[in-house]
Amino acid sequence: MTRSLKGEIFRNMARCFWIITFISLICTKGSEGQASGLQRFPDGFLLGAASASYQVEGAWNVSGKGVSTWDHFAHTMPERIADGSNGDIACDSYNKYKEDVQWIKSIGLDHYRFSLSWTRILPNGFNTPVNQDGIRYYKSLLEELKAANITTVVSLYHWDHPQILEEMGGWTNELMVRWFVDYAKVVFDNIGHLIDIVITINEPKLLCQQAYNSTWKAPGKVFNDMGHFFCVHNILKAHAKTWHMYDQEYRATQNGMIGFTTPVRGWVQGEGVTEETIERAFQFDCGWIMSPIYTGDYPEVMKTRIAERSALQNYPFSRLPEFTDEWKKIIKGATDFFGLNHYTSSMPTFDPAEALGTFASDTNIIGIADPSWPSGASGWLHIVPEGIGNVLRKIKDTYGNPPVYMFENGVSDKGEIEDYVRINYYHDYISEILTAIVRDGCDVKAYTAWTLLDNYEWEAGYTERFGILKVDFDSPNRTRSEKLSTHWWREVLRTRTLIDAREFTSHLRQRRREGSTFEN
Ligand code: PNW
Repeated sequence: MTRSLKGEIFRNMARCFWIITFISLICTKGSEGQASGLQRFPDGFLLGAASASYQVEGAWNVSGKGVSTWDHFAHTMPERIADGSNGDIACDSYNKYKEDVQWIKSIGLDHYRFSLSWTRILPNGFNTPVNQDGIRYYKSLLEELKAANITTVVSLYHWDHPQILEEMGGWTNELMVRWFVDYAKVVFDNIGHLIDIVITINEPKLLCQQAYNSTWKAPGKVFNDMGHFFCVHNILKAHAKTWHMYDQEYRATQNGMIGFTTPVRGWVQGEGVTEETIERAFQFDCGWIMSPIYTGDYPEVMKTRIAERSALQNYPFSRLPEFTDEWKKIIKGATDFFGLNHYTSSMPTFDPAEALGTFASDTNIIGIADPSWPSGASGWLHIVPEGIGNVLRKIKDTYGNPPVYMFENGVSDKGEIEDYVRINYYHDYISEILTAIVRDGCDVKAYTAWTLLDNYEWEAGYTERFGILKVDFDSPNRTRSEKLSTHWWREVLRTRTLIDAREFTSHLRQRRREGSTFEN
């Protein structure tokens, strides 16, 4: 028997196995519906997966690409990466994008969120010259997705900006606003017609805190407890300018939507958690980024506390910059949706140690994790599904129930193929999201799993895996293969139903005991 015939038979057996498992699931459910775990997604709800250029593309120096902050950071300071690795090859998606799209199609995802590498398009950072190979690459990826009827969600920027611009101050230099808008214009002019949803900038808050007030992420500079505030200030301006440019010059012909996405940490009740600690934590987390968009300015509590503490530190100004009235007008309302990334929660309580300086002391809040909470492979990622419901209800109440597009949610492990933790995580978080939609009227339009492929997890290198597909980083081919969660997602998408994760896996175990196997 030829190898390919054997492969075909195996694949068919695997397919049968999954269909039988699913049918048995349906049969044992009867008509109990939602109560026992079968929950249907609202009509038109988008279910997709996400990635980011530096985490998956590789090909860091081919076809005219320039050097990004992450190329530079991982090459020159490998000791800051858990396994000393870099994204030089990563998942090799630059070469394997057609296969990636086939996987996306085979799982049945509605949308794919990926990001553009600024230096692949503009090797010098500025808008001249435009690297035609970069345009060609993203154009063909977008066309491939369109041909497969997949909604395209493109982040213009997911943390890998040109190193040359970083040498000139990066996001702490206000000129970056102009440079970013120039870059966005090149993107809209060349490939904007193929993009359904534009995300200007991924997670300004996390980027600014970890890149300009800690050594964790590129460029890893620590600027006297204020680099993060300047960085967010400039990013909000760059985002708003780009939104207006799209709105005025491209929307009518390109018919897309444009916004950005922010991570919001959840909370649950516990000792020392009060309305005030929840509110304070929320305003310094979500409000810092989203208040300017919805109200035109930073939250009052941030303005007051940071001004007071800056004065105590003898600064002649507040470390939190102020927007002029003109900028307030430009920023307010500059979004088509509320982009939300969410992973974890804690119990926000007041910090008894009122130290000066650090972000934690500006808020005077610390987030406590209950030691009994399970965690993913990432130390920070406690699994607390109830937190996402609280976040969605708070967004609804604070910002007038905006349309929420969830652009990231997921959990890490060590790369297990039988990734029960991941299936349970997705199930339990999505169940909370569906409750927030159906019971509480939250206007959630989309859910995006982080991430499509196991990939380069920034400072954790390849030591933590978030993929719903496995990637073999030891094979030169970076072979992709299925995990249990691949199968679970495929069934969820086929049925548009939140399939009970525990029943799914217990059926699987039962069928295993009966002698069936499944191929990964
Ligand atoms: C995301 N938190 O950020 C990034 O956008 C991805 O690139 C990254 O791979 C993924 O996290 C997993 O680390 C985060 O609430 C957003 O602590 C929020 C948190 C952490 C990371």
